[in-house]
Amino acid sequence: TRTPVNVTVTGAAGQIGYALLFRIASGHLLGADVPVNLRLLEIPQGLKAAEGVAMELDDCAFPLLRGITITDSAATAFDGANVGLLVGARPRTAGMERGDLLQANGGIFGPQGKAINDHAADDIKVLVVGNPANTNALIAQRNAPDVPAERFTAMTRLDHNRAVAQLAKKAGVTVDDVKKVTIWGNHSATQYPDLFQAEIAGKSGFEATGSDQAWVENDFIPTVAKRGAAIIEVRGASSAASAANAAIDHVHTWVNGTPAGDWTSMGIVSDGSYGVPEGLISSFPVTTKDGKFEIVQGLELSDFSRARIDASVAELAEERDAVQQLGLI
Ligand code: NAX
Repeated sequence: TRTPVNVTVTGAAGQIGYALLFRIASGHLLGADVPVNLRLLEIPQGLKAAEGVAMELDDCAFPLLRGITITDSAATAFDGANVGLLVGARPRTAGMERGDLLQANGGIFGPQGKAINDHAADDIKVLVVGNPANTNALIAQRNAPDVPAERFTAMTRLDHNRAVAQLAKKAGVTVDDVKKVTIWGNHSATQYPDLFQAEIAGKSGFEATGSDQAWVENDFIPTVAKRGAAIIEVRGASSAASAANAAIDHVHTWVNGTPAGDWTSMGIVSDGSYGVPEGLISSFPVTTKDGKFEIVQGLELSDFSRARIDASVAELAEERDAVQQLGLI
C-alpha cells in the first residue's frame, strides 16, 4: 500500500473548495490508487463551514481518504504538504484600487509562500487558483527561496479548457479532436488564446474554424477571455465546478503527463522563452512527463500572435513592478 499524499487546499470552505475536495478524495487528482490526506486551510470565519465540508467528506466513505485536518494556521496546513492548491484569495470589491488588491493578496500569498518554504515536503507542487493568480503565484514563489521556482504554477487551464470547448463547437468536432491549444500570458482579460498552433481533426485550428480572422478576433478570443464574466451574468455566481475541474486537470496532467501529440497551458516561471522576461509567471504551451514540464519550443508566431502575447506579458510585468514597489517580493 502506498503512503498517503498530503494535499493542502486553501479557501477550502469556498465554492471552488466545495467542488474540488470531493474529487480529490475520490481519486481524480492523483489517481485511483493513490490515498490522500486532506489539509484544509481557512481563515477563522471559514473554519466552521470547513468542518461541515469535512463532515460531508466523512459521509462519502471514500476509500482513498485517509485523514482530514482543518486549520487556520498555514504552518500546520502545509506541514509535509506534497501538493498545495491555493484557492483562497481576497476578491476585488467595489472601489478597490489595483494596489489595494495586490497588497491584500500579498498579505495572504507571502505568508503562505513562507509556510511552504519552511514546512512543505521536498517534492511540493503548488497551483495558485486565487486571483490575480499569476501575480499571487509570483508572490508565493518569491517568499519560498528554498523551493525550486518551477514548483510554483498559476492556473490557466480553465481558460485552456474553455478555448478547447469553443473550438470544438465551431469546427463541429468533439473536444478530443482539438489539440495543441495555447493560452499565453496572464489569467486576465488580456490573455491570448491561440488557435493558430492548434490541430483540429487533422487541419490547422484556423482552417478548421473557417479561416475567419474576424471570428478569431471578435468572437473566439473575447468569448474565452470574458467567459468568467459571462458565467457570473448567467449563473449569478462565479465559475466554481469548472474551475475546480481545471485545477484537477492541471495537477493531474503535471503529475501524469501530457498525451503524445498534444500539450497543455500552465502559468509557470518564465525562462525567457518567446521573449517573456525571465522570472514572470506567464502561461505557456507545455508538455509534461514524470512530474516535470517543458515549454514547447520553436513555434512560429505571426505578428498578430506576437502583439497579443506582448500585451498580456506587459500587464504581468506591470503587476510584478507594483508588488515589488509594495515590498511584497
Ligand atoms: P469563495 O469566496 O467562495 O471562497 C474563497 C474562500 O477562501 C473563502 O471560504 C474564504 O474564507 C477563504 N479565504 C480567504 N482568505 C483566505 C486565507 N488567507 N487563507 C485561507 N482561506 C482563505 O471564492 P471561490 O469562488 O471559491 O474562488 C476562489 C478564488 O478563485 C477567487 O480568487 C477567484 O477569483 C479565483 N478563480 C480563479 C480562476 C482561475 O482560472 N485561475 C477561475 C475561477 C475563480 O474565479
